[in-house]
Amino acid sequence: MKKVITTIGAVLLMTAGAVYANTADELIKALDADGDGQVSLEEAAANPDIEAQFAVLDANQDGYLTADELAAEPQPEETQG
Ligand SMILES: [Ca+2]
Ligand SMILES: [Ca+2]
Repeated sequence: MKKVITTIGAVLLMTAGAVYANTADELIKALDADGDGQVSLEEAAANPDIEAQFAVLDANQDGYLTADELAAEPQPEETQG
């Protein structure tokens, strides 16, 4: 029965991990299907919230979201400069 308990423990760990998968880095890992370390618009389609804000989040407009871009607060408008 020890194996069953270990399996349940692993599942619980995975569940707990999902709860904390709300940092930019974890979000990249969760959405980055091809493992290149950034999220394309196609990959972002898996997360409606990210997909909807893709253009805003993609600060350098290169078509990919990086952890830095996801971590940055979206700027409503630029009044400085
Ligand atoms: Ca990717
Ligand atoms: Ca970008």
